[in-house]
Amino acid sequence: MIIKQADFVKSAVYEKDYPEHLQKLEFAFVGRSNVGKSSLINSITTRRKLAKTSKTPGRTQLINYFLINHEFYIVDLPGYGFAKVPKAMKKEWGDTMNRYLASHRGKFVFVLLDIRRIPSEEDMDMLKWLDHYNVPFKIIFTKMDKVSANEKFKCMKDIRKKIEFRNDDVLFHSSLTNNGKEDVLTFIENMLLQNYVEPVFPVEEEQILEKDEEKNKFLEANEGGE
Ligand SMILES: Nc1nc2c(ncn2[C@@H]2O[C@H](COP(=O)(O)OP(=O)(O)OP(=O)(O)O)[C@@H](O)[C@H]2O)c(=O)[nH]1
Ligand SMILES: [Mg+2]
Repeated sequence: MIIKQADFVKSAVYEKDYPEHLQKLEFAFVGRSNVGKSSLINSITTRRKLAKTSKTPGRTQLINYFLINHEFYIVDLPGYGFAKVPKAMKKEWGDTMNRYLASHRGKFVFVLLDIRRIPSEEDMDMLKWLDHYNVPFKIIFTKMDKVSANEKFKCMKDIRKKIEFRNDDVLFHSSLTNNGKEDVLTFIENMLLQNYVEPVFPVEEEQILEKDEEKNKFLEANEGGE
């Protein structure tokens, strides 16, 4: 896929502030703060300064929307897992994410994991959360330039102690060399060709209550652990 146009649309916290839905799948990037979400968005769009990158983790608590080829959105979600942030901020992050994942926007999520790190409890929670909300996702291992072929093999072995995956089911990327960029773009292109839109089913009131209970349990569990 060739990216001819990529522009920042807006930042949002609440669903009412998300931009107009385009009836196209939107592609959101989640992951630990500093894992390389914004860098990856810049790499695949070939716009060095589209998404703000930073050495200081946890700067942005907003959902940032970018319009690509006047056709679909890419969404930069706030990162998690930064140490020493006030509990209130963690709760805010949880609420923002929760609202986004629960929204009916036909979304596909890329979960970014640093190839050199064993997935954290927060990464594991994120995977569970996606599962809970039935949001389709794919793992992208980032910062591949930091490991040799041998190290990559060893890192994957360690990561497999926590997450099961087949090599064909994951993507690898480096924002420094742009290796893997085409794989990400081809994947996005294929998803768009399938014209996948998240189905909206009527939900019984009881189910909503059940979902809310589960959600609260999840949020409570994630408030602790500091
Ligand atoms: N060597 C290398 N460094 C990278 C790569 N991707 C990101 N970085 C660096 O990692 C740091 C964090 O990158 P960001 O893209 O800002 O990370 P983020 O996930 O958007 O972080 P938050 O916005 O805080 O959630 C920056 O200093 C980047 O230059 C990569 O593929 N290779
Ligand atoms: Mg970022």
